[in-house]
Amino acid sequence: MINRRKFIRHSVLSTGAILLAQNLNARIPSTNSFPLVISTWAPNVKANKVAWEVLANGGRALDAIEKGVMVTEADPDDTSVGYGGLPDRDGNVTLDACIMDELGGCGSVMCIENIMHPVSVARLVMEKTPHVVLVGRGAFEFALKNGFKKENLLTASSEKFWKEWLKTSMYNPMDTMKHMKQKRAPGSIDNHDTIGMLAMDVNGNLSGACSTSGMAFKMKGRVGDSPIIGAGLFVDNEVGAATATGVGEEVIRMCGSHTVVEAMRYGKSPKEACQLAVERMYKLRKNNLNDMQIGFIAVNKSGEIGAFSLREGFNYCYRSGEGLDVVNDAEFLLKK
Ligand code: SD4
Repeated sequence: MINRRKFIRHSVLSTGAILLAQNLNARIPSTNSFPLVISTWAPNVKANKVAWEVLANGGRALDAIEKGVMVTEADPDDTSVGYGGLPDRDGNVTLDACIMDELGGCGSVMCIENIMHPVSVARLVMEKTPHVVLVGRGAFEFALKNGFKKENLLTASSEKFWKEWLKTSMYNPMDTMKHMKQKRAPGSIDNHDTIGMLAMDVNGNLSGACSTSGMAFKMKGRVGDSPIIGAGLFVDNEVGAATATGVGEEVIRMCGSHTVVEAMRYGKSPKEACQLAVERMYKLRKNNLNDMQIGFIAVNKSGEIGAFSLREGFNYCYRSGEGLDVVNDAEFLLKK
């Protein structure tokens, strides 16, 4: 049942003061605290804000997450998503995105080039085609036919990183990511990353989306978990939704986001479900991990949220019916 009175009270509160709280585990919203939006990584507070405007006006979760993810896709300073994303080893910016709504609808584009908003193309694949996935050239041509502009997505700064990388051409996905982050914001490890966003609207309906430029300097044609339904994202409107970040190969291997949603179906809380998925991956792969990271966020049908990662350093942000922007560090498995 919709708790509309509670929603209105919280909306009024939220117009009074928007606070940014860091690491306030106590603020994790209680049952029925919706609408809400939750995203991977702290800098996506800016994306949540735009999604929240849709939700606070009674809009559909699907519209909220599309608008929210577009903010990060258009940000040239986020080198993991959309415009400004770091290229593959040949200098091509190739993007992956998917979207899923409350009706079991889903759409995805993989390895699309020169299109600023792959999340919106994924939505059109869902709404206008009999298919779920379009890749590469086909996805690009479909976007052009639907009014998207061809754009150069390689910024001068990302091109510079790529040229620097070419000097050694050493490929270790996690090292590359950490190196780039240190260069961009010394001392900070959270200035950018793939966006996975989940939202619940005033009607209690769930949607989600995920968008990324994938691993920097990947092989041409490489696709990670982010555009794969069930791996990078899964939504079941009767149960909950989940999305992933980190080394996509590991998330694909164990159908990560679907695993999280299934665990919630059988009674786990969102945090417990994320933890179960991380533990399952660790059990399977503990001899092949190197220093890689994966993390999940999840929301259940009651509006409870949770997150969990393999290692320290994963954070997420949300805005709920309480009208606050909150950034939290996820709990993690491998304590030092
Ligand atoms: C991928 N999962 O392409 C994405 C990358 C990512 O944090 O999430 N980075 O594998």
